[in-house]
Amino acid sequence: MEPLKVMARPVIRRMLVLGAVAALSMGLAAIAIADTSADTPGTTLGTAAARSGRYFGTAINGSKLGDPAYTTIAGREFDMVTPENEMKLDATEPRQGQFVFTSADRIVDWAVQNGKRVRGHTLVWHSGQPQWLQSLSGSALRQAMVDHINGVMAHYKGRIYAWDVVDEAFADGTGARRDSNFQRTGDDWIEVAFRAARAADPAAKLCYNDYNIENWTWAKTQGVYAMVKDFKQRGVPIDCVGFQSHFAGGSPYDANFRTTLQNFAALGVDVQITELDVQGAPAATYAAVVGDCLAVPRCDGITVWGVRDPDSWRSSDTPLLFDGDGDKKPAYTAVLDALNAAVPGPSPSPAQSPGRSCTATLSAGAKWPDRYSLRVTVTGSDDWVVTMTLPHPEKIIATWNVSATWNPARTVMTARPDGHGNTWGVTIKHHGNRTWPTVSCRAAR
Ligand code: 9MR
Repeated sequence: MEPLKVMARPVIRRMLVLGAVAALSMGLAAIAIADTSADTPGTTLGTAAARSGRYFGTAINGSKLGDPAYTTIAGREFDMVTPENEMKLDATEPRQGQFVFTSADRIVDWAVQNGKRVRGHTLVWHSGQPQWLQSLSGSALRQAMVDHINGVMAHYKGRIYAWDVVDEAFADGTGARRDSNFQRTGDDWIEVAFRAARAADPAAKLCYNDYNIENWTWAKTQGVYAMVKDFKQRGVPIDCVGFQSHFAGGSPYDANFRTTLQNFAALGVDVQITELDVQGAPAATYAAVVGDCLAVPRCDGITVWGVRDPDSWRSSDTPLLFDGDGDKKPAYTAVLDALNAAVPGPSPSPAQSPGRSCTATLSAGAKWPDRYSLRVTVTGSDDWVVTMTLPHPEKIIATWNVSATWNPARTVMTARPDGHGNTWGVTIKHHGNRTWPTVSCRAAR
């Protein structure tokens, strides 16, 4: 399936006509009634996070998509999906140059059909390597790495919100790089991977992802911080840092996580909590982690590493938000309440680096019984790509002053300038849910 496809011309024309009518109504409306949806507490993790423009995601394991109890919870609660294993090197390129996307496609299709965005995990990793890759070294391995990035990113171009370009490249306990076959090709392998990734899909955010980098005092945290700082100073394309946040006895949560998030964000990257699970799932710890993200404007989303405890890679730790019966645990309520306590507002500010930053801001337009319009204003760039994701069961029915494509479900739209400037609009059929969509903006090359 190819979700973000340009629509047939007559359909687009009809949409434009509808959009023009909507725009006219907007212009004639004397007073735009403020939308109050952001003041309504969310009843799911995704809608609660969306109140402050954030996402709430989960790892999805493709082997469980046939389990209705699993898909019911995942479909209802989360608006971002990370394939747990299906995009890893061994899954996507089991033989050199022969890409296999069957399992990952199943998850991406499920996500898009259910109005969810996708984090890609992961392009380059010391672990989960197919045999053929493990036997390579030097320039052959470098080339294989770049070819892999190109092959996978081309397949998913335009459909991935953020890619974990490089995962877990630093050693535990020190600020040094982890030894790996990639590392042995030379220190610059990480920036080579990021540059290749930027060229392969300029609309995807590019993240470095790691564990044990949540505690600001840890040497590993400082090592990764120094690398990101150096990348930003030298213009290596990096947009985000993922903090896995697998908290347990040996790597406990510490309140200085907030300092870590703040300090990384101050370098000019978004920060995301990418694989959250906490041994025993204490409600207070979960609430504290959510609070840390909410306190940092550039912390734009949280992903938990699985749906129910038995789905977890460390199920005996019962580290997740739902128990084996699919019931909400106290940690779930703590997370929901913490998300709902956030100050409603637009999306957290995106990349501020010169030349590559933009912000998309939503404001209320006209309202009808069955639909409403939003005005979108883009600042910071005249050449942008805005991704808009609608909460279930809302659908995009029209746009104006913008060149837009969307998935067949009409829940995820990619918009680019059409020569009418940086203010444009969208009309949404709300089907009973008036929660505003989330938007993200990327400056195009
Ligand atoms: O949860 C994943 C588990 O099912 C796999 O067997 C394992 C090895 O590929 O990876 C687990 O996910 C890891 C993630 O990809 C990277 N960060 C650590 C996660 C937990 O081990």
